Amino acid sequence: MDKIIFATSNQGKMDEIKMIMEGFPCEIVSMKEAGIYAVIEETGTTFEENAIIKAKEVMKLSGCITLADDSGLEIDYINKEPGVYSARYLGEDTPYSVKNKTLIDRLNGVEGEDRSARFVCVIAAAFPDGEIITARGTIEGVIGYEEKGTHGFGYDPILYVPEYGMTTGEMLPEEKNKISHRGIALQLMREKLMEKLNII
Ligand code: ITT
Repeated sequence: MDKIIFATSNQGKMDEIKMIMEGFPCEIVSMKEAGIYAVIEETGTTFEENAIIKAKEVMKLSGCITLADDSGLEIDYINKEPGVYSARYLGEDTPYSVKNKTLIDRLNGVEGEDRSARFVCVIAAAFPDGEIITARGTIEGVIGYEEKGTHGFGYDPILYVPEYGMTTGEMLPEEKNKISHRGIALQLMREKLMEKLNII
């Protein structure tokens, strides 16, 4: 079978995806590796809508089965911000050190469980026959009081996961992938793909 394209231009995501999908009996390639350079406007207001928009658009351009991830950080105290706007929060090119510090400052005086937050990931698969499949994963935590950890990307240094006593930025990649929003969504998607493609 043809390769499967993962429609993302975020290298941090792509590294995690390749690691999680290792051993899948079909090659998973990035848009760049497939020679597709598309800038897709994320006009949806939910993770599901945006993941489907990205997967469908690249499937139409490539003719191949295409997966896409829409993900982000939801902080309950500030009405689930930055949510679907996580990548665009304070501007796409603003360093994450600034974004993370701003979010910590916005929770000034907020304590304990009121700092609850989670990463959400929805993966969509768009098939040339028109079928769409989605899978969702989350990882729950609280916003830390300072950035911690140098692994991962984006908001990883500020999502503290009490169960593991560390932020996702302090987790080794293989540890994060086992329990993360993306790891869970992708494992689910992997099973759904095996079923759809009749892979035993
Ligand atoms: P693509 O649309 O090209 O995939 P993107 O970075 O724009 O790349 P999203 O629109 O899905 O992707 O935004 C996801 C943002 O959410 C991402 O840029 C981070 O800021 C944040 N995020 C998602 N997963 C994360 C993770 O595992 N660790 C840290 N931050 C994460």
